[in-house]
Amino acid sequence: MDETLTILADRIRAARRLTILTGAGISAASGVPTFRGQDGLWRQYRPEDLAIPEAFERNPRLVWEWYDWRRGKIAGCRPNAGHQVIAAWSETRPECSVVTQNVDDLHVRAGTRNLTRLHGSIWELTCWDRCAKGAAAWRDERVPLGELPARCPQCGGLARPAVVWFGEALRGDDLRAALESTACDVFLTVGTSAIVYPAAGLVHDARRQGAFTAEINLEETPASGAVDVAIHGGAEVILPRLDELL
Ligand code: BJW
Ligand code: ZN
Repeated sequence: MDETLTILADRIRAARRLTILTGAGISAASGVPTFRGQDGLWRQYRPEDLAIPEAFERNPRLVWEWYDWRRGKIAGCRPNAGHQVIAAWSETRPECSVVTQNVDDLHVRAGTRNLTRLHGSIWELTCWDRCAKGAAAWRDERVPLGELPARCPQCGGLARPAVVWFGEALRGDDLRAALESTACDVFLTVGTSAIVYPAAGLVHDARRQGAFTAEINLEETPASGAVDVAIHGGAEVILPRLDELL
């Protein structure tokens, strides 16, 4: 493990463009439940059962109850050492891009620069009917949210979390920024199960373009066999160790 860490640290030190993709695992040590870990199951529903427009159409209250539960958990969480190392790199390295799938805002709270949030923010809402004034997302940090399902203050119809569900397109600007960031020297994927696309494809795009690729995760993922180095361990432990070696 020490040898792989040194190899990766050498590559990061020499890199001009560094891109880091994060998933739920980076926030696990902060206390945010991951999606596919044991603590991520809410009333036995899988994310694929709730994070889809059809679930919201069928039962908006149930989906809102899941989000209200998650907002309550996240509200009590703080960025951990992993978020802090990434924020410091984004501050000190001019060509560092951070792409996250997380909606918890912990990278923002750690002060991360040049951040693309592929799946939105759990603290923002939009109008489900996309009424003229409710189409732009608004921020609502109340915990709990109050009466569920939440309502659009403009038209009184249903509001939804301003996040990307399965089958929905990512925002064009976000996807473009993420794809552009794959033209890098080192691409580091951290704490993601690497099964949800298009995010899961980014590391492969980076490798095809000649980047040195690395993964930090507690477990093997579908990306582990494809990257140049796969490091097994907690992001909150490995990232600070990597930072010390730079
Ligand atoms: C640690 C740790 C520690 C724990 N340290 N590690 C190509 C192929 C196949 C399918 C598709 C494809 N392209 C598109 C699809 C369909 C679909 C998809 O990918 N399906 C797959 C499941 C097969 N994708 C989509 O639908 C996407 N949309 C799209 O492509 O649109 C196309 C389109 C174009 C034009 C018009 C219309 C459509 C959208 C995907 C949206 C995903 N949304 C969610 C919910 C977001 C909102 C919310 O949070 O509620 O995003 S689902 C959920 O999964 C969430 C996450 O961001 C995402 C990824 O999860 P993540 O982060 O990897 O978490 P976990 O829990 O899975 O893994 C945690 C990992 O951490 C584990 O590996 C642990 O080991 C590790 N770990 N502790 C280090 N301390
Ligand atoms: Zn509305």
